[in-house]
Amino acid sequence: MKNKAFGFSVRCIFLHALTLTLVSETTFGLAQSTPNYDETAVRSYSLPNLLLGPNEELALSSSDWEKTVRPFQFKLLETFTYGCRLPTVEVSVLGKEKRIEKKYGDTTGVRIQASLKMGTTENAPTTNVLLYVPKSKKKVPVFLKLNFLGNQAEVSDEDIKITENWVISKEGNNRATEASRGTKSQRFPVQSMLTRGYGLATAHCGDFFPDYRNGRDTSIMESLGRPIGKNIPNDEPGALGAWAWGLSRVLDWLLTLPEVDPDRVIVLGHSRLGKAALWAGACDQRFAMVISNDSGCGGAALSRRNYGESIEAITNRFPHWFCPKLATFAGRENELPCDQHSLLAMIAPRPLYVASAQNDRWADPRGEFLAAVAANPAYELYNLQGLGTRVMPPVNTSIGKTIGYHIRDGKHDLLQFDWDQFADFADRTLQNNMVSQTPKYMQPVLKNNQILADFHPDQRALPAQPPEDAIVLLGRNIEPQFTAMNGEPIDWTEENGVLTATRSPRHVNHVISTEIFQDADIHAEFMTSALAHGNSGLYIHGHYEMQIYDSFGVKKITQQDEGSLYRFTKPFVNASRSTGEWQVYDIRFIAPRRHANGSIQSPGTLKAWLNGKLVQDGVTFTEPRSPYIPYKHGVTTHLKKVEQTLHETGKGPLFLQDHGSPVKFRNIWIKRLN
Ligand code: GTR
Repeated sequence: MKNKAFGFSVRCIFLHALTLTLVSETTFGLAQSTPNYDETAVRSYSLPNLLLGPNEELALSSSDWEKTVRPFQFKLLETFTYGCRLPTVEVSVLGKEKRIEKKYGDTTGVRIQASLKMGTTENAPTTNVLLYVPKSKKKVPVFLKLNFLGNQAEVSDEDIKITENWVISKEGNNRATEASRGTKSQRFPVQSMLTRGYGLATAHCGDFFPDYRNGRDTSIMESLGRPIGKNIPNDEPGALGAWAWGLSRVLDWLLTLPEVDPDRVIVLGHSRLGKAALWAGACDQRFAMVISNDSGCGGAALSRRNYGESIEAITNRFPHWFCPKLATFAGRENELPCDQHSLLAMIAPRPLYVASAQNDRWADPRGEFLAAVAANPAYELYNLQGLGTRVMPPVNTSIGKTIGYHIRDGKHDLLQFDWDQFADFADRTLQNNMVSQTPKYMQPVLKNNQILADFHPDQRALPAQPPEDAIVLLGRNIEPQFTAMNGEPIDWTEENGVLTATRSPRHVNHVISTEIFQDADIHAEFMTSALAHGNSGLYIHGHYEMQIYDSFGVKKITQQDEGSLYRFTKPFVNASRSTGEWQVYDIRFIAPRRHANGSIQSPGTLKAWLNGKLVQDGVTFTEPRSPYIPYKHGVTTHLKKVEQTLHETGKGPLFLQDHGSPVKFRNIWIKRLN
């Protein structure tokens, strides 16, 4: 009896465990970590510098970018994320295009259906394209997007050919039925876009790659001579590569039509098809504008942010989307040589729009926004502003210059609100044939200090509020993010977020930030004391010192006064306040680049504001000049490690200097620029 009962309960536990495993397997493919939705649990990360080329040289102009850096960054995306770009093939129309004129509301439109053959062999794959254009004497801009369920689901027009290819929907055994007609028509607003003068084109993603694990076998891949079956090479593209390729083939055809403006075809996609639209825009620069809607992980969202869908989750559930290599970065996103900001940067200088939805936490809206912020340097090379801000807008507010962004309220979907913003953005950025008038935006060359141009911090109100994307090193209610010179806790006194320097006989009791960075904006508020000239400083990387000193009222200021980059340049003006008053520095710091042997490859530069006055702008610096740098004066074992890291990664901390004066600090934060 006993044994039997025992046997029963064991089996029960076993069955229970089995059920759990099965549940988690159907949800996620394989057991894996729970997604994080807690913003405070997002790990700190630093993004790879997308302006760096193959030999660590930095793109300083659009021509550097186009010649060496963009191809290099593109290759990283191919190798680690999407697989190599697929070759083009000849596209021809099977039979005849079917054109009919129809009224959509008050607008007369022309509906065109065409069956395209992609390749020249007898069995070359085909796709059906559905296109609407407003009846017009002029060539019109066109939005092109892939759809999930076949063209017939995108509109309620009755005579649209129902796709015969595999569809994502479970109903009808992955085959589309009559019932699917018009079921997704809110995602394809023909009437409103025609009225605004835009065309709309669509094709079914399943025509290029049916969206399931073994979809590769019946995809376009075999027709291109790509491997199918098992043991797919590491950099072999998957569904996203095939979908992006499909978008380009549809574009090939669109460009032959008299109705379509060849300089204004906009590629757009929702969700996984948003990922595909971004990759298509990266691979094919004939797309004049690119729009990602709720594209999330592997689309616009930064992979390094552990929020929502992760590389682990996505490659487990959808191993067929990316190149096989990506899965090896599950859980080690920080080691990826590229991140999704590099994908967004591939669109530069063309207009790019990223849209998120508030309840679509799985897609990490903030990560999508931050990737758009981080793509900005590529636009700056063309003298263009990307988003023009680093602050996420409130819901339902569209912002941006050459990069547009909004976060809509509501769920993961493509809605009329989204379309309206896309069309407004396209009106702003592509209207009047802007692309063809300013040929490819190729006005070359920026000055070296272009990166500094848009740095205008507001220093009017103190204490200043840290921006939401800042990393706070010192503030109210947080532990100061600094260590002592030996790596141990600091002995400076801290009260209500104010830190006071504890002096030491040899002036070596600096404190070291626990965060390291390469290029960054640095904000620090401080108060000098009458003791020992109020001497202190912000020692950036431990190499370059923005001087803190009681220089108030000094007429003939030098390279050792407040506002100077110590021993490099004096400030433009004496902006110092007297002892006992709070003062503020904002510094945009671009570190020098070094060769592997440590020698300088390109100098560093910075721009600095002190108490509302510009004190430095574009000074360049190479080797540090002060004999007192912490790696030479007051060296500890810990500092040797800090220096070694700086040497290996180009990243270093911020030191607050002890120079014999009890200077006070508060509100210190950094914002990484890469
Ligand atoms: C989800 C996937 C997302 C997103 C979405 C979609 O299941 O995890 O990355 O792309 O599908 O395409 O609807």
